[in-house]
Amino acid sequence: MLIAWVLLALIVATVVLHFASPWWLTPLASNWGSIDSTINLAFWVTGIVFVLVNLFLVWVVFYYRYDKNRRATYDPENKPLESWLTILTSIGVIAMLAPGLVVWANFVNVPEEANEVEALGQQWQWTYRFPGEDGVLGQANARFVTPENPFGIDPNDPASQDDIIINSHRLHLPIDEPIKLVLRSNDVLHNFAVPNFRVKMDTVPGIQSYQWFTPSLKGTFDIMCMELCGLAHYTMRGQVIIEEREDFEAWLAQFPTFAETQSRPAYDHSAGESLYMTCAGCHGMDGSGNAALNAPNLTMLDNWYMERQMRYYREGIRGTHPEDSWGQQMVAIASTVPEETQADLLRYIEQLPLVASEPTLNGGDIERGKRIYESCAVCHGNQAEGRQLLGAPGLAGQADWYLKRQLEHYSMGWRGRHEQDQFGTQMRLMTRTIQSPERLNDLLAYIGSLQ
Ligand code: HEC
Ligand code: HEC
Ligand SMILES: [Cu+2]
Repeated sequence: MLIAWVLLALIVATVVLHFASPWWLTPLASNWGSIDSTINLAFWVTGIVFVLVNLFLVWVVFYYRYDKNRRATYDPENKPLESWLTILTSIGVIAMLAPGLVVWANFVNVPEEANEVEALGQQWQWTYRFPGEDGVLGQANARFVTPENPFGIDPNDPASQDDIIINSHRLHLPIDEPIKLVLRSNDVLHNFAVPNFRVKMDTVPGIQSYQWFTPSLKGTFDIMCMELCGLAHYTMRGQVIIEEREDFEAWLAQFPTFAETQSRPAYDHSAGESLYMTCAGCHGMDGSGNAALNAPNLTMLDNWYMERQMRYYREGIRGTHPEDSWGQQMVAIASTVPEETQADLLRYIEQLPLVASEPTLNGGDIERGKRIYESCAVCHGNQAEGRQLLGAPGLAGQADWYLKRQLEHYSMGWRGRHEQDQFGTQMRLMTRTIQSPERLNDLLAYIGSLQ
């Protein structure tokens, strides 16, 4: 008899939990209400069947409970009952599946007026490309991929020159206009999904997939990779911002065309050298840093990484935590460097001869550190030389006290918390793998042993 009560409690608990649950769908922000309807329909059909089947079980346990005067009867065939069960099951299954076919047909047929946009997935970032004035995305091919051309855009295709490159994880789109999102991957399977839009689609290396939607709600929504794509899969996030067309156009106008990203202005060495005098006071004439002033070694840093950090400092993305006094110093300096002359300055620093910082921390176990470093190597490189395609700077040769402080700042959320800090956010999430001060010490000992 107990089992009947348990089953009854299970039914009641399930129904109560379902309606009291805080885990409902996120607010719908696109035209795909029909996908919600199919989900709801499947919920109701399976929910009703679940309750009925379990109530039937309760009844059977109760009604046929042991009675010493009752004998079992043998009743293998029951035509009417079998027919009814077959008919009801078929109706239930058809009700669940047929509407999905209609919705799917809509999903794969893109409206003609849809604007094309491309999203590129690669470990572990989303970036985007708009077609530019001609409205056509230029051809792309994996063999053209270089750190300067991460989309692998064909430089000889006339249609590619005006394509607009959005080297950011934040995608702005105009409200109420259908979008065809062309999806590509540079490495492994990813999956582009915006839960609020109810759409998701795999990106597959070597082929183009797509999805379409019409954003219907202004706001900022999360983009997630929904395909387990390697170590840092969970850090592969982005945002889509839905706004009025004029705001969207103002945003789009800030980004360079493909042709602009391919031309590198001439470098003025003496201009760079004299600009560097402001920096030399803290970072040293040779750029090797200064422990007393907490200024890191710059000689192993690449241009692209320094450019991003200068922008982050300037725009309040890095170094703005009230207790981060060293970061605030750099914020003040960065805002005095005019953007027009920064290119010469950073290229001057980039060509400075490499000076490796001496280790200052001791007691770390290099062998243990090596094992911990394995999870860092995918982004920072086996020799901690840095990998531009993943946005990860070189660490080898950097002062250990500086690396330590940055890792602590990341894990405390002083760095990598700003919503526009896509790379820092990734790094903040990665610091969870370090776990303890001892492990941090081992790790730094190992990085210090790399040259
Ligand atoms: C007043 C001293 C001071 C001056 C002057 C200074 N810096 Fe810095 N710089 C720092 C400190 C301190 C940090 C570390 C900040 C932190 O912990 O976030 C830093 C960090 C940096 C970083 C980030 C390095 C990394 O690995 O992320 C870059 C890039 C940088 N400085 C470039 C410059 C340039 C270019 C100049 C000259 C225009 C300059 N700095 C002038 C003190 C200074
Ligand atoms: C998913 C890729 C990824 C992994 C894995 C990763 N990092 Fe990073 N790391 C980055 C990126 C990207 C940045 C640059 C962040 C920025 O631009 O602000 C960074 C920055 C850093 C910095 C700051 C460097 C500086 O000059 O200021 C340190 C230190 C660092 N990582 C250490 C580590 C260590 C140690 C591990 C392993 C526990 C690790 N990272 C794992 C991507 C990664
Ligand atoms: Cu992914």
